[in-house]
Parts: sequence; structure tokens; C-alpha cells
Amino acid sequence: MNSAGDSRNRGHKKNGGKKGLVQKSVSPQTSLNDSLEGEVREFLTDESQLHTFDDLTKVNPVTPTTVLKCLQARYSAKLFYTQAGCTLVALNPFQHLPDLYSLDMMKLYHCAPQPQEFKPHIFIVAEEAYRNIRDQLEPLNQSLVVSGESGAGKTWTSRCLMKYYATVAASSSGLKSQNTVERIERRVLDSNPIMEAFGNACTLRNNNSSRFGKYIQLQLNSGQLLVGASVQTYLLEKTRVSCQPADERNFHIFYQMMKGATEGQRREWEMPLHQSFDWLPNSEKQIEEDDFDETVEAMLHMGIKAETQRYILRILAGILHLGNVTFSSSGEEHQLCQLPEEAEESMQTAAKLLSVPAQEFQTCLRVRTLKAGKQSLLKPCSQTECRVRRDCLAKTIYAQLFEWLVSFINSSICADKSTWSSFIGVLDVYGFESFHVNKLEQLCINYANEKLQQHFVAHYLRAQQDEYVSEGLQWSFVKFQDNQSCLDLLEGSPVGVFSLLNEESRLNRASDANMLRVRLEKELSDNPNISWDKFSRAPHFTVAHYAGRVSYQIEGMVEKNKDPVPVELISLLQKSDNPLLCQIFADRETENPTTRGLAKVTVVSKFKNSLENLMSILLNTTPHYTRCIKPNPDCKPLTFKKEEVILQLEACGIVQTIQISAAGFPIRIPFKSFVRRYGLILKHLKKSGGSSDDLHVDNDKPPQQEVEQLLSMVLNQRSCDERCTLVHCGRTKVFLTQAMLDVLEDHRRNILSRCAFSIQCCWLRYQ
Ligand code: AD9
Ligand code: MG
Repeated sequence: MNSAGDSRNRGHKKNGGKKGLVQKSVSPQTSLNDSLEGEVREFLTDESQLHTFDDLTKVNPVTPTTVLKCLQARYSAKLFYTQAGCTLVALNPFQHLPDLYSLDMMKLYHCAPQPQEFKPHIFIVAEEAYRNIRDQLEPLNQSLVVSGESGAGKTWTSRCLMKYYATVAASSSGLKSQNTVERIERRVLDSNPIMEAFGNACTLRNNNSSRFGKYIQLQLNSGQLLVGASVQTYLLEKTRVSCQPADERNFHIFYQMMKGATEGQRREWEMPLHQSFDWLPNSEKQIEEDDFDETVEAMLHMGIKAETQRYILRILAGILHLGNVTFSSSGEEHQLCQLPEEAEESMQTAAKLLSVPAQEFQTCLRVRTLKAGKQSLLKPCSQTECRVRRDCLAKTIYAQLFEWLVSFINSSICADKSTWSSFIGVLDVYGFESFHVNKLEQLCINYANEKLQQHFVAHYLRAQQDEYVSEGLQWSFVKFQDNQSCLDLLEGSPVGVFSLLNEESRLNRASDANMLRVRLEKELSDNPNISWDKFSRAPHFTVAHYAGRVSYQIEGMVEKNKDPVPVELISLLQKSDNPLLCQIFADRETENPTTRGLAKVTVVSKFKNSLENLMSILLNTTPHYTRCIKPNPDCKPLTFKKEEVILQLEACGIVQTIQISAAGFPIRIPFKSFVRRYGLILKHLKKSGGSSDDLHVDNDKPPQQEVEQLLSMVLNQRSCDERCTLVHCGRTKVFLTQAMLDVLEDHRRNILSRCAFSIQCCWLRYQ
């Protein structure tokens, strides 16, 4: 059974399958609720019971409003997890809940014969994936996709999943005590503080915001024990090293060093206690993540020797000093920019810490080497160009160091292929982003989300289709439009946004922004997914994503896509006496890539390739989706802002899945409940048709027969095809469209009002 089948199991849970489908007065605009006002029906749940719905698909009719109300009620009742068909919705509690994630809780879900019978929890998702492997279900390998906006709880959830497996699948006796989590499990968990120290930063949205995407594969042996792991990272936001948005910070590691260094380290790094660094804004802010000791300890566990750590930290200190190097304009085109006295000192210190020849270092930052055939020409850089080179050097070193760390972690935790037979992948990627100004990074991130959404929708449709099949329904969602047209716009070849961007990057024209705009407008003018605001000042294009429209700034996009690193800088780093720095640049080309080669190494091409790899892994695994939701922007406990949540439900595709389900038969009523509510219509029709059949609804008669008879009488004017678009009888329940429900409700209301009228007449006559 695949996970679509799992979602069916969930339908029989304690509360989800219980009674009621239609929520009284949760959707005041529907005629259904008007007609139900004041009535008590078996398939109604009053609003005070909304929190008991632990599966959103059981709320009927499923609309964004009802879903929102249900989530809000659950949040107030401190029920932070809710199932939504085959997806788990996780509301961030913004408070420590040790009991919810305790060892006992892990045991409870791990040892239960049917974990689904307990309240929804991230441990159910974890356990389901684990059991799928144990039971050898196909596809064997599992992917846990965790998504949501910044601060929603993706990384927290991923860590929680990893801890779960490090405990229940520990090759040592993990379940006995959390402290006995042994070597490999410990190391797998230790990859988190290291990667977070180097890849996370304090932003306006989240004090511990991941500035990269991550897919970690937990490798299990044939006895389902955790024997290793491997990590793949995506698109580190390296610009943060040299440019921190207002009120945000640089990567945690720099602050950890500043706060946690020993006296000796301070001396070595020339970093006295209150030294200020241009690239370390907001260092007075105290956050939990500023824990240098934890990072150092994790690096040691990982096998990064003290000496190597020293090289790493010297490089980082060098970067900080480099940030204090400023340039003053010479005013003359052919003259070198000067360094103010303090900057000169910072330059010397940076050169010392990076262990590169100081003179060559200075020259590299201020002089460009132009190649003309076999000849080289030296040209002084302008003040802006000097700054760009300085920033580029810092970003390149940092990104390369991060990559090295990730591959070191992999070499330390990855098990030999012969020792593992299956894996559980945990994907923690940035959610859909739409800011005031959106650049190439947002375009890549939103492209990744389009890809994941397409995968999710395909999976969701399959799950829906499976339920129909199990109920014996002959209906298919073939008409449903997915987001392929938006993906075609972005990745289409030969004409798509990415291919045009790469083409412009290859051509190396002077006025890149303008040319790119002209080409996009010309080549993609017929595409309904892209538009232009002719009146906007800065050139941009707007893409209609599944989660909303986003405008992307064209200025600077081509240059960012090329991501050029002057070869002189690479040559310089290759001469470093810091063995680590020298090693991480050893394989880098010192020739400029050919124009043809450039298209392959652009930011979007690299990103697209790594995403294609990821998608092919996802396609060959059984997916499990967790959607994290941030209930308020201020990260406060017990605060639920409806407007914020509904936007996220849209962005993570929950609203779209609601639409998918509405494209089919969103209302499902068990036969018995159906007869109880609409049996009087049948009785009435039989009577007015002069039928001699028993006018009472027969409780012994199979309810399905009653239902079929009722539907055929109500729909006797309609063609067979028409009926099929309105209603279907499954094996245990009736599947209806909203239109069909309205028809039934109208009938019922008419009958009831006629009855009321006759009673009134009788009463008047009697009087
Ligand atoms: V970002 O895209 O990396 O900026 P995430 O990863 O979605 O973001 P993160 O996991 O870092 O968010 O969660 C933000 C904060 O919410 C955490 O630092 C915790 O303080 C808090 N959080 C999230 N989930 C839970 C939870 N289940 N229980 C308690 C939580 N606190
Ligand atoms: Mg994160």
C-alpha cells in the first residue's frame, strides 16, 4: 500500500471519521448552513466541537473558511498538528513543549499497533515512513517533504524527525535513554548545529533562519537501523557574508566566534572584545543560537580535528577583517584607489589570517587583468569595482568553505553503500517567497516551489483517485489543470525565462537589464503566465505562480546569474599557506570560462540541475508532506492571525488541494447519515407519485438501496451523463458536488415548509 492508502486509513481515526461532516455556520454564505440553522443533525458538529476534527478533509464542505476556522479552534485547544488528507499541517506553537516530543511520546507512536489512532503528530509521519520500509512497500525509499514560510518550523520539524530516527532506529539501544544515542546517530545529529552555525542567520522573520535548502538522506540497513546519512544542500545565500539586510545579521558562526572566543583565539584573530566589524551588524542582540561551544564540540564529534578547526576559524576571522577594508576614490581613471589608514591595517590583518601574500592581495583587489589574446593588460579598478571584488572574494571563500564542510560531513556520516538498503530523505527547503523587491534568488526559490507543488499535486490527485477507486467510483481528475504552464514559462527550452537569462549572460552585453527586458517581452509576449507593468520605474516582470503573482526585478539579474569570480582572486587563494584554503580552491579553474561553458555554470543552470536531481529522487520515493504554518508574524505563542494563515495555506498548496477536491465530489456522506437526513424526500416523492410502496423509510433495508432510489427519483429529469457529474454512490458513502447538495437541501426545505404550512392550517381549522 502506498501513502495514498495511508491517507485512507486516517479516515477511520477517532475523531476524523466521527459523525459529522457539515460544519454548522462555519461558512455562513452557503445556503446549506442557512437551511440547517437551528437544526440538529447527526452529521453536524457544532462550532464548539471544531477542534475535534483532526483531518481537514473531513470538514464538509471543505472551503478555505472552514479549514481556517478548524485550524484556529485546534490552535486554541493546543492541538498543533492536523491531518489534511495525505498532508500533515503543523502549526508552530512558538513555545517549548517538551512533553509533546519526549522519549515517552516517541515510544508511544513507535510501539503503537496503529499510530494513526493517536492524535496527529509529526511522529506519525515519521513512523509511517519507517513502517513502509519495514513492510517493504513500493517505492521503498521515503521522502519527508517539509515546507512552509520562513519561521514556520521546517528546520525544527526536520531536526525532530532526525531525532526520532536517531532514537527509534538507533543501532545502539536508543529507546532506553536519549543519552545513549550512539556514535553514528550522534554524528548525524551533530551535522545540524554545524550546518546551522554556518548556514543560518538571524533575519526579520526568524532568529534562526536557514539560508540554504537541505535534503538529508538517513540510510537504514536491512534491519531498519540507522547506519549513516548524506546531505545535499541548495543555494546558500552567500551575499549575506558581505551584505546584511537592514536589522538582520550575518551567519551565526561569526557572532559565535566574537562571543565565545578564548583569549588566545582573540589574539590570534586580532579580535579584541569590543572590536567592531562592518560585516557584523546587530551583534548586541542575544540569541540562543550564539553557542560557539556547541559548534566546536559538534565539529569535533564529526571528526574535524582541532588543527583543521583552527584553519577554518582563521579564514572566517580573515573574512571579517576584509569587511573593514574600504577604498577611497582616486578621482582619476588610470590611478589606483587608495586605502585609508585603518583599512590598510585591516587589509594586512586579513592577508595574514588568510595566509596570502599581502602585496598581491592588495593588487588583486584594486587591479583588473584584462586578457587580449595572449597579452594581459592591467587596469586600475574604480572604487565601486574594488568593493565588488572585495565582496566577491569574501562570498567565494565562504561559499567554498560551506561546500567543503558539507562534503566533510558527508564523508564522516555517509555509510558504505553495501551496508544500507533503504533511506528516508528529509527535505527542508525554503518556502514560496514574495517580497517587496524580488531578485534572482526568489526566482530560483519560487521555481523550486513550483516543482515541488507539481509533485505534490500529482501525489494528492493520486491519493484522491485511490479513494475513488476503493469506493468503486469511475471518475477521473483528468480535467484538472496543474502548474505545468508556469513551469514551461520558467524552464522552457529554447524559449523560457531561464534560457533567455542564460543567453544574455553568455552574450556579455553592457546594458544587461534592458536587453533582458526587451527579449523577455518579445519572446514571451504570448504567454499568459508572465506580464509587465509598463509604468513601473525599475524594469521587472511578473510571474503568475500557483501561490500568487510575484514581480521580479530585472536589474542585476544577468550579472548575478553569471556570478563571475575574477581569476586573479582564485590564483591568489591557491597560493595561501593556510592548507585548508589552498585545498578548497585547488580544483578551481584559473581561466575564465568560455562563453559556451558559461551557460553551464550560471546560477540558474546549476540550480536547475540540482533540482532535477532532487525531483528524480522524489519521484522514486514514497512522499510524505508536512506543511508548517506560522500562526503570527511576531513569533508569539497562542496568537493566531487568520489573514497570515490563509495566505500560507494558499502558498503551500492546501487551498489548491481543496480546489482539487472540489473539482471532484467534495461532499461525502455515509449512506446511513444520508438516509436519515434526506429520507423524507423519498417518502414525499413516493407519496406524491402515488406509489403504493411503504412510505416509511425502512431501517432494515440496506441504506444504499434507499439512497439509490432517492437519487434516481430526484434526478429523474436528468440525463445519465448529467447525473454522473453531480453524484456517485460509492461502497460506503455518497459522493456529491455542492450543486447536488443544494438541490437536495432545496427539496428538503420545501417539504418541511409545506409540512409546517399544513400543520398550521390544521391548527387553524381546529381552532
Ligand atoms: V526558515 O525558512 O529557515 O527562516 P523555518 O526553518 O521554517 O524558517 P524554524 O524551524 O527555524 O523555521 O522555526 C522557527 C522557530 O519556531 C524555532 O526556532 C522555534 O523557536 C520555533 N518552533 C518551530 N517549531 C516548533 C515546535 N514544534 N515546537 C516549539 C517551535 N517551537
Ligand atoms: Mg529553517
